[in-house]
Amino acid sequence: MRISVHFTPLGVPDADIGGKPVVVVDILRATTTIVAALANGARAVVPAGATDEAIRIAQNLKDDVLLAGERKGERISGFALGNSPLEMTRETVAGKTLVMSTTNGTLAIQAAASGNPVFIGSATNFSAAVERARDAFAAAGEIVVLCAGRERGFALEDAYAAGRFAHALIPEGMRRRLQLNDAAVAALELVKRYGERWKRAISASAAARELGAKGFKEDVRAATASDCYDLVPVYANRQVTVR
Ligand code: 3SL
Repeated sequence: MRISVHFTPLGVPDADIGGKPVVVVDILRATTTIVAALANGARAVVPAGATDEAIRIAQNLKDDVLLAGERKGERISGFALGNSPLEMTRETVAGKTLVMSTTNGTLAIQAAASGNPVFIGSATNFSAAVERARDAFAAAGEIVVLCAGRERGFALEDAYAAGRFAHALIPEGMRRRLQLNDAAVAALELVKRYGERWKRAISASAAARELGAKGFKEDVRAATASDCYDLVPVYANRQVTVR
């Protein structure tokens, strides 16, 4: 059995993902926000790359659509929503399809398109996501944890989350017989350092500091709250849903 972690989607060959179970994490904040949106009744979230792409997708959808997303952490001008889990209230998103474009997170989800299945993971749905990922891992014999990272590089909060997933997925007594890539080994070291303290690990990241400085401290806090939701969004056919 093999667990592979990638700290960024950049340069990950399709062969490393194609047909394999994948968990995508962007703790600050895209996957946390997507989980919150679907938990509060959004019909689907459609990840987009560029802003133009998001607008085009939204125009072609027949659903009740809201554009969501950020650049440099701030809501994209003209979009209804930013990338805050706190904006995803039932009042705002229930029954809506969100077309979402973020700097790293939605690109990571798109990069995982050839995986099967592709789960959306966060601290807020951690136990539920582990349970689903465990079944997929047992069936496939391998699993990939794909971190969104930051600006094409390493992000501490995602790497820690990857370590938490890897740690939770390692079958009892199997550690020595398991194949881990180097990033998985490093991610597991972060779990040794921070233990199960999501808050400690996430708060130590540069993304948390920058979001705090921009007035999004409460979003960081929301991202550290584990197991608020019992649902596991899946990305398939270009959209994230919980069906
Ligand atoms: O890059 C992303 O996808 C975002 O989650 C970054 S931010 O938290 O909105 O700044």
